[in-house]
Amino acid sequence: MFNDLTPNKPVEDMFADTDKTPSAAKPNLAMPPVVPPANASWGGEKKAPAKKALKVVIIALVVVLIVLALAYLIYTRLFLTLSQNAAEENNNNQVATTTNNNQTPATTTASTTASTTVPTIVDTDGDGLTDAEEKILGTDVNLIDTDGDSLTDYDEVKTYLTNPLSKDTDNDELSDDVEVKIYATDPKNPDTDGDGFADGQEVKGGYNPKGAGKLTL
Ligand SMILES: [Ca+2]
Ligand SMILES: [Ca+2]
Ligand SMILES: [Ca+2]
Ligand SMILES: [Ca+2]
Repeated sequence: MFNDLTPNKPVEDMFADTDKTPSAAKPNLAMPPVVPPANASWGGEKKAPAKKALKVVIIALVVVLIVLALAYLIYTRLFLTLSQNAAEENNNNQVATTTNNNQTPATTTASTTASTTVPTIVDTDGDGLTDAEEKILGTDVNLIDTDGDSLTDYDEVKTYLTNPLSKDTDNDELSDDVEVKIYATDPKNPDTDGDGFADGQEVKGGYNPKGAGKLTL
């Protein structure tokens, strides 16, 4: 029994079985596990790359969006700066043109003011003497007869050559207007006829200031 069992069949069979079964079982076990893991690994790898691809696509889209946003910002800034520069240039040109336009009216106004200031012949009281002349003479620019002798400043200065600031230029007690208008004596000579008696004295005494004899009008 022992000999029969041990030497031949059981040992050989056991090893053979063990060798065969494990060898058969191992490859059987190895193959199936190899195949399913392969399938499982492929399935898992297929799912993971899909997610990774989605992530990559999303990241790429985000990057593209960021790049587009940056490009848009840069473009808008450049465009704004260019448009602002253009607007400033236009404004400068407009200002220059307006200043040029303003310069021409300034010249026109200057010419007009010059033309208006050229006739500085201002005669406020209208007596024929300009205000400038009356300022030199010392007469009143607002009165045609400053000394009140009924002779205008102009007539005294231009016609009779009497003092427009004195009613009696020669101080002969006859006023300038009386000598000129009534007795026709010289308003600048106190003794018109040269007889030693002043015109005023002769008139008051009833004598002729322009000659001998009595006064006759
Ligand atoms: Ca005047
Ligand atoms: Ca006068
Ligand atoms: Ca006089
Ligand atoms: Ca006289």
